[in-house]
This record gives sequence, C-alpha cells and structure tokens, in this order.
Amino acid sequence: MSPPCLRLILGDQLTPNISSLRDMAPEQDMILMCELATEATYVHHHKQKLVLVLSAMRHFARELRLLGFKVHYVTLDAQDNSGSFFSEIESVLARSGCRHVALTEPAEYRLQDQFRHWQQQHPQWQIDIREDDRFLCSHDSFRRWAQDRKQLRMEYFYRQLRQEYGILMEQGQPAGGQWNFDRENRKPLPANRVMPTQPQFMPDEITLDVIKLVESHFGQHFGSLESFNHAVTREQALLQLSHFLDSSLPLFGDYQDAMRQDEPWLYHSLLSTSINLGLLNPLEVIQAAQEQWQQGQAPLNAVEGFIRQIMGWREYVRGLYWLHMPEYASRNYLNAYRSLPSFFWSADTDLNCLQQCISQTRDYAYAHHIQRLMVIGNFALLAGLDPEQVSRWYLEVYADAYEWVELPNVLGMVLFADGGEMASKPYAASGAYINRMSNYCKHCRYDVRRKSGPDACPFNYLYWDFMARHESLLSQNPRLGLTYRQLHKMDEEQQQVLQQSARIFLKSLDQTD
Ligand code: FAD
Ligand code: DLZ
Ligand code: SF4
Repeated sequence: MSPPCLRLILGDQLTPNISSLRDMAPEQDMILMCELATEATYVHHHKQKLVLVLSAMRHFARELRLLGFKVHYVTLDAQDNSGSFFSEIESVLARSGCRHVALTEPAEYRLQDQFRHWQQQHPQWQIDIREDDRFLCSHDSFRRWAQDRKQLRMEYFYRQLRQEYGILMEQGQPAGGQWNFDRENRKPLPANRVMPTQPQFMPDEITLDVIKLVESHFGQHFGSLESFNHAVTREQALLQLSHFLDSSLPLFGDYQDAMRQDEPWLYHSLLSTSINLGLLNPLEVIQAAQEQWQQGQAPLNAVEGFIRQIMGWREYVRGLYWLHMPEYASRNYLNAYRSLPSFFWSADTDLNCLQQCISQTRDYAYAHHIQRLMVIGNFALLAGLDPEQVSRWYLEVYADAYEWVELPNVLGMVLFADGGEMASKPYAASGAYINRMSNYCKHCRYDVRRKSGPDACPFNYLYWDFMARHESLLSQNPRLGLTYRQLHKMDEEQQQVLQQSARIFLKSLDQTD
C-alpha cells in the first residue's frame, strides 16, 4: 500500500477525477481546500466571481465528503486561517505526519511559480505536481506544434485537434467539406427576434452564506451581487449545458457576433465559468454539441462555430500563455501608455455601446466575446490604453477570468501588444462595425455616420487616428493594405480634421480622471 498523501484542490480544480485525486486512497488520504484572502485580492475580483468560486468550492467539498473522502476545508473567516496555501499544507503535514503531497498544476503562472519554488525548498517531502489533463492539448504537444512555425495561427492548431479527437470528421475529412463556416455566421440580429430565457439558480444556504461573507470582507470590490445567477454545482452546470443545447445552440453560429441593447445573453452558452472551474469538462461539452448535430438538432455552422471556440480558441490561448510566460505579460508592441478612464469602473460614459457593455459587466460579471473584443477592447486599442492596466481590468471584472485565458485574449487579440503573434491584424474597427452588429447606435447621443466633429461617433475618428499614429508599425501588414490606401486617398485637410477630433476626445478622456 502506498504511503498516505495530502491532496490539494485549488478553487478552479473542482473535478472529481482531476489528476491530483486519481489514485486517492479514501481510507488514509486527505483532501485540503483553502479559502484565501490573497486569492481574492491579488487582483480585486468582481464580487460575483468571489461568490461563484467560494460557493462552488464549498459545494464541491460537500460532494467529495458524500463520495466518502476526508476533506480538510479552511474557510475564509476561520480563526486559524493562516492566509497561504503553503502554511496550510505544512500545518496539516505537521499534524498528520504525512510526507506526500499531490496537486494538479495551478492554471496561472503566478501560482505555479510559487508552488515550484516551494517544492524545491522542501526536499524532505515528496511533492508531486501533476499535469492538468482536463485540457485537450498538453504543454508538450503545444510546444511541438509551435516549434519551427513562423506563425502560430489558431486555425491550423484547431484543425489538428479536430483530427486528433475525431470531432466533426467524416472519413478523415471535415464534416460538410469545410473546416470553417464563419461566412455563414456573424449575422446581425433581426429586430423582432425574441431571445431564449436563461435558467434561474436560486441561491441555497451555502451561496447565501458566501454572499454575506463576500459583502463583509470584499464589499468595496467592483460589481453588484443582486443578480447573482451563476451555476455553482455540476448539477446546475449540466442544466445550463442542456438548456444551451436545446434553446440556443441552433442559432449560436448565426448570431454569435450580434449585440442588442439590454440583452446580455443572446444565444451564448454562459458555460465559460463552469468549464474554467472544472464543473464541466471541455471535451464533454464539445461531444454534447457534436451529438446535437449528429441527431439533426442543430446545424453544422452553429455546432462548428461553437466547438471552434472551445477546442480552438480556448486551447490555443492556453498554449500561447504557457509558451510565453512570464515575459508575455509585459509586452507592449504599440507603446500604449494611456491610463484606464474612470468610466471603466462607473460605466458613466455617453458612448452608449461602452455604457451598455460596462454596466452589464458590473451587473452580471459577464459580457460576450464581441462585447469584450469589439466594443470595450476596440476602444482600449484605439485610445491607446496601457496593456497592463487593461489586462488587470479584464481579470478583475469577469466571473470566468483567469490569467491563462484572459491575458492572451487581451494582450494578443485585443491590444495587438504581442506584435501580431496571435492576431494577423489588429481588431480595430470604426463605429460602422458596431452599428452593423448591434442596435446600440440608435440609442446613442453620437451620430455613427459622422466622421469628425463634436457629434461624430468617437470610434470613427479614433480609428483613423490609430491607423495614422501606427503607420510605421502597421502599414506593411498585408491585411491592412486597403485601410492604408483609403487613408492615403484622404487629402491632408481631411486627415487633419480627423486627428484634431481624436486629439480633443483623448484630451477630454485624460482630463476626466
Ligand atoms: P460562448 O460564446 O458561448 O462560447 C463558448 C465557449 O467557448 C466559452 O464558454 C469559452 O469556454 C470558449 N471561448 C470562446 N471564446 C474564447 C476565447 N477567445 N478564448 C478562450 N475561450 C473561449 N474567456 C474566459 O473564459 N475567461 C476570460 O478571462 C476571458 N477573457 C477574455 C477577454 C477578452 C478581451 C476577450 C476578447 C475574450 C475573453 N474570453 C475569456 C473569451 C470569451 O469572451 C468568453 O469565453 C465568453 O464570452 C464566455 O461566455 P460564454 O460562455 O457565453 O461563451
Ligand atoms: C479565483 C480564486 C479565488 C477568488 N479564491 C480562491 C481560494 O480562496 N482558494 C483557492 O484555492 N482558489 C481560489 N481561486 C482560484 C485560484 O486563484 C486559481 O486556482 C488560480 O488562479 C489558478 O488558476
Ligand atoms: Fe458606440 Fe459610436 Fe454607436 Fe455611439 S454611435 S453606440 S459611440 S459606435
């Protein structure tokens, strides 16, 4: 029989068959879970994220106990909470005489680095840090794929994983004869379309206790708790999944890029929080979506579009993160240093699209991909906001945010701060894009058709100002050829007028803080 082992479970490792528990001997091993103020405050997470993580941890501990496991659970307000994973582990080891520790690698560089140091400092214990095989692509496989490639494009990585896992494949070929149905997707939402409603998860006693705890310890953090409705158990996560498959997946592809005033969810799945916490396994979600297509319940463009997000983007950003950390976090290719405007916290802005997306973020700790990328992110890019501050904001405000997934999305996809390693061109857009994909402009005090002047949509002149400002870095990009030809077709006066409007707007932005 192997010696007793202490098994640490972190807050986003809520999966009963996670690698750290796989050889668990229930009669002698113990599981340790700790609620730590340091994890809540290394950045000031949105209150809903704190409630979500702590409530899900408590529910998971209860589930493990019901499975017959011994769980030592340290609550945030326990008198003897020592405030660190390491002192909590050491105190259990000292009390029990146990000399073996197993954990699954932390998903963020910050914690993984601390655990590796701690492991080196304590050769007297056998500390086994295991790979997190809930991801579909291991670190080694990603490194092998990335080796010797000039460009690390998501598309080719995703095709390889589809083949490896046999997802949406028919006789070795992609189902439907193409890998990608993006051309059929990205439609604006018809005005009269009624959106699916979302399942409601009534807070139970555990969640109500955690809400009180979070209000009393972290009441000053961003966000409101009134509308808290995140899945905190696997049971609820499965309900969210089946609701999505039945009500939203068939139209997910068509409208995945659409936005509508006062409609936060549209046809999105709301599954990122559950997948990131470990309540759902990414492969089971992918297979469930594939099955809907196989049974004729959802069209291929929708199912492929959805699977691409999880099998493609999610795995790809994680691969890039681990390939480049820690230096990735300090990249700033476009030399952007403007401070985050205060309306990122208050939502007090007369740009209606930003007001909508930021207030929704405050109320639900949620915004869908296009709101994060093409409204808030696009503004941050065009206005030249500092990547470090922008990344920190995204990590603080979303319930699904962990650095491994947030950082490449923000630095690489949104801000082009990695110089194009992730995105082949900056996702910069004028107001026309937001107007095409939403009804925000109809409710805005700015005129999306005007290019300059006090009533013009700020995205319009900021877009051209951005292109002019970064001409030396971007004009050689083949995907921006048309944009720069358009810029050069403008006469000097037109360019001056646009840049003058941008200067006035950016100055007022700096002055409001
Ligand atoms: P759906 O639209 O239903 O998509 C299905 C699933 O695909 C998601 O649940 C998610 O697991 C996955 N997914 C989709 N896009 C991405 C992507 N670009 N990267 C990784 N996974 C993806 N996602 C996070 O999980 N955590 C983050 O911290 C995060 N930060 C982001 C920051 C920015 C600037 C941008 C542009 C995107 C970010 N994303 C992040 C990706 C995406 O916006 C969210 O996963 C998605 O909005 C979650 O909502 P949903 O579950 O309804 O997603
Ligand atoms: C996000 C988070 C929070 C807010 N609190 C805890 C906690 O108290 N205890 C814990 O084990 N994990 C927490 N987490 C999740 C960790 O921060 C997460 O494991 C790392 O960020 C790695 O992804
Ligand atoms: Fe946003 Fe411009 Fe449309 Fe107003 S007009 S909602 S600022 S894109």
